[in-house]
Amino acid sequence: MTFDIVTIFPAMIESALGEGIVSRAIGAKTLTVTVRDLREFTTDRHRVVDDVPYGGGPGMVLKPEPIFRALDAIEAERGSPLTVILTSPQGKPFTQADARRLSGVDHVVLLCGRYEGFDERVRQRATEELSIGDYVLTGGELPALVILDAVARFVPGVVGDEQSVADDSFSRGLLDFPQYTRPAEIGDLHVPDVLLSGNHAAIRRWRKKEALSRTLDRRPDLLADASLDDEEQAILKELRDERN
Ligand code: 9D3
Repeated sequence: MTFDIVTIFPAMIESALGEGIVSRAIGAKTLTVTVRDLREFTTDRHRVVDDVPYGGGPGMVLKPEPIFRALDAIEAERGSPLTVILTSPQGKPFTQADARRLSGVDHVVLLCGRYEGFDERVRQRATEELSIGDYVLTGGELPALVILDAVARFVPGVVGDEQSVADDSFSRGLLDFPQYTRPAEIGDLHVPDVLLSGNHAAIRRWRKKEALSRTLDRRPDLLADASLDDEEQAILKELRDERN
C-alpha cells in the first residue's frame, strides 16, 4: 500500500516514520510512504503557501494552487483516481472502521491542514474529510500520522501477529483486559492469583469479566455495538446487577 503525505512540515512526518512498526514495514517495502513538501509546489521566489482570508478575519488560509499542483503531480505519478483525505477539524470523526476500509485502498493521499485551514475549493479534490477527535491541534500532521498508523496495522504483513489485529479490543467492541508480566510481586503489588493458577478456563473467564467491567465503567457507549458471546452476556448481567 502507498501513502503520499502533503505537508509544510515534512521533517515532522519523516521523524515519526523513522521508528517503530510502520518504519519496519516501510523498510520491508510492505508500505510506501512519500512525504511531499507543499513548498516544492509553489512557483514564487518566497515559496508562499498561505494567504489572508477573503472577507477579512484572523489567521491565514492555505492557498489552493500549490495543493492542486501537488495533487496533479501525485496523480501523474500514481495514476488516478486517487483517494484524497483532507485532515480538518470539520471532518467526520476517524474510526477503526475507516482504518479497516482504507487499508483496502491501494493508494491514499493525506493532505495536512495548517493555519485556519484550506481554501474551500480544495475540497473539490478531496474524496473525504476526516478529524481525529474533538480537540484543537495546530495542524493536520499528527492526524495524518494517526490515520496512517491505524490504517497500516490492517495491511497484511505490517503487524507480525495477524491474530492480534483481528482480536483487537476495538474490533471486538470491548476494552482490553489487564495485563501483567514478571515479577509476580513488586513490594506489596501482586499479580492476581488466577493468572498464576494454570487454570485456562478460569483465566479466560477472569479476562472476560475484567474487560467487561472496565468497559462498563469507562466506555459504556461501546457495549451497545459489542458482539458478546453467551458467557459475556451472563457476566455483563452479573456486573450490572452488582452495580445496582
Ligand atoms: C476548529 C477551530 N478553528 C476555528 C477557529 C480553527 C482551527 C484550529 C486548528 C483550524 C485548524 C486547526 C488545525 N487542526 C487540524 O488541522 C486538524 C485537526 C484538529 O485540530 N483536531 C482533530 N483533528 C484534526 S484533523 C486536522
